[in-house]
Parts: sequence; structure tokens; C-alpha cells
Amino acid sequence: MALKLVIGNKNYSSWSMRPWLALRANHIAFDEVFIPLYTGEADKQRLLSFTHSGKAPALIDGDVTIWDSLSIIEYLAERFPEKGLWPEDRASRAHARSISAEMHSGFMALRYECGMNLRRPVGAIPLSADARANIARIEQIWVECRARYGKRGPFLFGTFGAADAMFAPVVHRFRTYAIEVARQAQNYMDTMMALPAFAEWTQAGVAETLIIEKFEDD
Ligand SMILES: N[C@@H](CCC(=O)N[C@@H](CS)C(=O)NCC(=O)O)C(=O)O
Repeated sequence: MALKLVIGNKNYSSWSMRPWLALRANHIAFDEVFIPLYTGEADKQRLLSFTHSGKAPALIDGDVTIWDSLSIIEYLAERFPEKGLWPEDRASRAHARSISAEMHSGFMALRYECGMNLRRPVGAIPLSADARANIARIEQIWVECRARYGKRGPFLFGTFGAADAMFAPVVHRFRTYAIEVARQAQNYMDTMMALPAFAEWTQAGVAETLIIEKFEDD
């Protein structure tokens, strides 16, 4: 039975983007179930029929349901070990898990002030000191990875993997809010934007017409 990934709006749902990219960029076949977010009770009930969390994303693999973007990526790494979602050596793997968990549980100011909205016209806004500190830390994470693992390939740990999937939505936040970063970080963003799976998600998100008012800042 094919894997099923339940996702929200591609334009806005940064959480959905992560496992979707992990699947698509690694050429793992899956069926996509799109449920528009924040439209009312009917769609909420549809979400709840897939996962009691009532949130996207969720992955359905036969009688196994996995929810939460990072848990799904962990599951995919176990289910498809040949795809090398985490780095092979233990030290790099620990590093990749640390930055993925840091992304998953932090950077609240950046998330709050610079919501993912692919259709948003590019332009800077005034940011709080906390958001600027978040940006500096992400830049540091990327630059350190590129310096340490650059010889393996252009992504954080060489080839596209779990950590890249976790940070992918940030690339859109930095792009749409015209956030300037160091050259190495910009190179990493360019690499990500050139990834066919990233471009595919982006094109589909931009083409969506649904608007979630609370995620529009203009
Ligand atoms: N920590 C969760 C967050 C999931 C989440 O908050 N999803 C939002 C969409 S971006 C959602 O489904 N909201 C719909 C709702 O609450 O009705 C993850 O990483 O998957």
C-alpha cells in the first residue's frame, strides 16, 4: 500500500513542507492528501480522521500513523535506510539531529514575525532583537555545516537529507523577508532553491489561491 502524506496549504504550511521534501527529494513514492487549513469544521474533521493531533502533516503507512514533521522524517529514515536521510557517521548524525531538533523546538520569534507565505512580495520588515538573534544563529548553523562538511556536497551534510528538510522553510522566510546573510549561507539557500523538489513545492504553493487571513502580513 502506498504511503500517504497528509499536508496543509503549500503556500503556508512550513511543517508540511519538511516531510514532503524528504519524500520527494529522495524519490520515495507517496500519495498526497491535501487538506486546506483553518477553513472550518469540515476540513478539521478530515484532518482528525487521519490523525488525532488534528494537525498537518501526518504520514500513513498501512496501519501506522505518524504525526509531527520531525517524527515523520525519523520514521522515513528508518523505513528507507538506503536513502541516507541522516549522515552515516555517528558524529555527523548527532550534529544533524541536534540542529534539526534546535530548528524544531526553537526560533519562535522568527517564526512569528516572518511566517512562511510563498506568495508574499519580497520585502524587508522591521524585526525584533529576538528575531535577529534567531537569524544570526541559523546563519551560524549553516556556515558551520558548510565549513565542516562542504567537501561531501552542497547541502548541510553533503547530499540532501533530514536536516535540510527541516531548514527548507527558513530559506523561504529569508527570501521573502529579504534577510541578508553571509555568502556561504546565501550559497546554501541557492542550492536549496535549485533543488527540483523544492522548486516543485514552491511552484505549487505560489499557484494556490486560498488565502489564510491570519498568515497575511500586508
Ligand atoms: N509540531 C508540529 C506542528 C504541526 C502544526 O502546527 N500544523 C499546523 C499547520 S502549519 C496545522 O495543522 N494547523 C491546523 C489546525 O490547527 O487546525 C509538526 O512539526 O508537524
